[in-house]
Amino acid sequence: MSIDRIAHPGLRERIMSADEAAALIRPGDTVGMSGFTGAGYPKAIPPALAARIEAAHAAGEAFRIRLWTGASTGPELDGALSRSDAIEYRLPYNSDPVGRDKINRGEIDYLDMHLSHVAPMVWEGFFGPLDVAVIEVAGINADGSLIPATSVGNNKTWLDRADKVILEVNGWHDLRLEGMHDIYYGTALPPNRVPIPMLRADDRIGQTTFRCDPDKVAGIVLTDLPDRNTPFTPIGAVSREIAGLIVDFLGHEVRAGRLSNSLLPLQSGVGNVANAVLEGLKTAPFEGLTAYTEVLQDGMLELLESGKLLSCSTTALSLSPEGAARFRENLDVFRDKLILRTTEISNHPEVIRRLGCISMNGMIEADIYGNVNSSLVMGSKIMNGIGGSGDFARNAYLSIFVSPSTAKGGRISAIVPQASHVDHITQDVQVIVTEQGLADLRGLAPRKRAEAIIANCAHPEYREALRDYYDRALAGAYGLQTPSLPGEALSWHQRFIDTGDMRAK
Ligand code: 0RQ
Repeated sequence: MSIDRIAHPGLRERIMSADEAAALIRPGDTVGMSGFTGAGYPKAIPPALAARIEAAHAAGEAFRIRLWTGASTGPELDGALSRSDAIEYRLPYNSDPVGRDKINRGEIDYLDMHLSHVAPMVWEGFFGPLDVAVIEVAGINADGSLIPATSVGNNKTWLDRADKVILEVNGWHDLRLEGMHDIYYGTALPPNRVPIPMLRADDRIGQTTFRCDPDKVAGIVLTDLPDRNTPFTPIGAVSREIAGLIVDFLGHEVRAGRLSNSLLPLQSGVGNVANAVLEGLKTAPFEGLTAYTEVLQDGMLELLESGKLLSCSTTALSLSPEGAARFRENLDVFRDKLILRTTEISNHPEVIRRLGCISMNGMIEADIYGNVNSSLVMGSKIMNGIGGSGDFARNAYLSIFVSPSTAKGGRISAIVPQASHVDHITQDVQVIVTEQGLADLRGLAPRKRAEAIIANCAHPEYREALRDYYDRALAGAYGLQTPSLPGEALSWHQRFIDTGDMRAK
């Protein structure tokens, strides 16, 4: 990797090895690293830091850091640091299996947050000072401004707030990325906040680079390493059925006059179902689509190439290796259609509400009243986190949650008498879809919601048991607004914990 990517002469002199850069981080430091859904995270310094921390632990020294990022990262960052017991505290989102395991064993304190809250709360000083920012970039301009990489996340905030900045300049990123980003510097704290001047999903309101005080840059490491680029899982039959139901529902909304044929800006979460929906849209009769989302998956690239999707605003690219190759091949096509923004804007409640997004997110489970659990298995074991789902669900024009009707080979029902944890209250959930069917909950009072969810979304193996619970709740509940039997409501979860199966024998 050549140093040509560093046009600022003074900054060229700060090039160092990953080990030297890792040595700039002290025990107890709060470190803000770049990275969002496996894109644009530093790949050389975290493993070097993990090795340094392991050596310190072997010598009997205490050494852990507090780690903030945009969202999930990759094995070189969350994986390496978790494995080395280097993380004392983590926010705002993790999907790394090693990190997940340590969190669930109580060895890492994990603050699972709405992603849109992170930057403003850091500015508000709620989490204390930020000692170091470790940010991956595609290059450095002569004036010291930074060319962002494949994710923006909270980088702007980390660069502005940190006492010390360490950069990884990664030659793997295509320099044609320059110009695709939209970094908005107009946010302020109350009482000085002003409206975000964005009226359409493809508006550009900021600048294309990060500003960065060169005097704060303590070190620069040159790398040439690819993003995580998780291999693409072929779309399964269940995902395809769910996607088909969503496409039909959107068509119904167009025919009813509640949506135009170009729909409204789409937000879709990560995962197989999300990709299936995007694939379903390729052949659906809608035209002139737009997306206002936080992650862009392979399916969106195809929609952009086909011309069905006119533009996509996101904060990160979350592509498979094939998707990343395709992105490069056709970068000139994507350049004008793709906008990468800071998470505080991509997930901004004001903008999501104004644009009227159609939001589609995965869930762990929903209860018969439509409360949704996105994060905690059996109410206590974290899967990933709430991520951006809450930012979108509450403010969307249409908030849709999807899941297969069962998990773990049928031993778990995704529709339960009562959610074991609630991320999205019933008021934030308008449509629930499983491969069994779709429940349109708009305008329905709780008892009608329960009937629709049980009839349309539950798996047949669990439907009768849910009806039985609901009928007995109707007959014996303390009140009939949301009939429930508190002593029994979580018994399905307890049965799974005790026997490995929610079904009664
Ligand atoms: O477990 O990996 O061991 O096989 O959860 O489930 O069905 O493959 O679905 O990949 O869409 O993930 C909610 C986790 C769904 C995701 C969740 C187990 C299941 C499997 C994955 P295995 P699927 P998905 C955009 C918005 C919150 C963040 C969000 C998520 C694994 O969508 O993290 O929306 N959402 N962000 O077996 C026990 C259940 C289960 C269950 C599924 N009821 N009980 N296990 N699983 N349901 C992105 C960002 O914000 C960055």
